[in-house]
Amino acid sequence: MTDLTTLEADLSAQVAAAPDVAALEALRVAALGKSGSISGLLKTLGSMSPDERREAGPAINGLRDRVAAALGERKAALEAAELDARLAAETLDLTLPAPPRRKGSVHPTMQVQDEMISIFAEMGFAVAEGPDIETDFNNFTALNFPEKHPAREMHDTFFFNPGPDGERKLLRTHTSPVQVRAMQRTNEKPAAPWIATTIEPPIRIVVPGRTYRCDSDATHSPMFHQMEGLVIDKGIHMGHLKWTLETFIARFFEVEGVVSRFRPHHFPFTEPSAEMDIGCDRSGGEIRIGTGSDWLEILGCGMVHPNVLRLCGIDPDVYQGFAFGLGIDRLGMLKYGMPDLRDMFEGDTRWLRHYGFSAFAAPNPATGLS
Ligand code: 2NL
Repeated sequence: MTDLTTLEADLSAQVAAAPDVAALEALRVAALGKSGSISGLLKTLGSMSPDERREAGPAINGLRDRVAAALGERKAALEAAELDARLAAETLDLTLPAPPRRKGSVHPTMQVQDEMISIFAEMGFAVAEGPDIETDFNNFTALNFPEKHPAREMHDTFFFNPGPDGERKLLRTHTSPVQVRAMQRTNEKPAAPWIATTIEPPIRIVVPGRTYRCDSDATHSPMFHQMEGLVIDKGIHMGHLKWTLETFIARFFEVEGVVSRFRPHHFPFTEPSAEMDIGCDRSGGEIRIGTGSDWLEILGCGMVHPNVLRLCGIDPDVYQGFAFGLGIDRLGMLKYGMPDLRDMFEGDTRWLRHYGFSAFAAPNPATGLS
């Protein structure tokens, strides 16, 4: 019994003197662990006579419980002291500014698209949209493409496999099919005689959207963004087209007196057709718009071909129209100085942080475009 008393006195002194939680844990293992001193005593109970065990059992178990309780109390006290010491030593500066949150940004293409829309909206154009997957008729046939035109070849256009009816759908190569749909709608019969058709000409629409061609280098991406415009009314002529595009260009590039010229060109869907160049200066290694004596091609345009009007159900002897098409990404690269078209669709967040726009900088003709 004196053994037990000495052991308990020893352990109590060591527990009281344990300087930290780690030392206390070492003590617990030494006393109550698998091969600890008290565990060793408990093991001796098995080889005792019943009389010896009746006396030693409660004594050893009591010792174990008291030591365990002492360890627990000391642990709580040490932990409380450690917390007090940390609270006294550490300070929390609540006046420190919070780390900045990463904000998303508006992709330059979408910013430029909104800039363009805001300019054309002010001129009275509505925005029309349509599907990316189109029929061969809407993308080519209705636009007066000859049956053997190279743009119809596999290497220019992404075709889907033919459907059960043999029809071969495609990814639109321009947004023109949306204008085709708009013109076709002017022929819709009203659902009942007392319902007015509201889609009679004049048509004044711009059509922004994704377009697709099998093409990939520094200035071509298999997916790019286009905006086309279409005006159909009685007596529409090249003068309307020229004023519209000159006004657009001056507002888009935000420079006074930007000069432009129409160069004769060929598109199957317009006659006459032209490409529009604007005056620029290439001398400094970069392109500056509005000064200099160089020319930069920026868009294609023309008077809607009579065949196209007819194929879309509009009588060319009554209505005329002009149309134009431009690359949104390309014009954005020019305006904001982005060198490689492919970077625009990489999804690199560093590029997006650099070239992106604040969501609060929505283009607006009254407060400025960018
Ligand atoms: C270009 C040329 C152009 C059109 C697109 C058009 C649409 C219809 C009828 C007639 Cl439905 N024309 N669109 C006209 C001329 C040029 O785009 O170089 N785009 C990047």
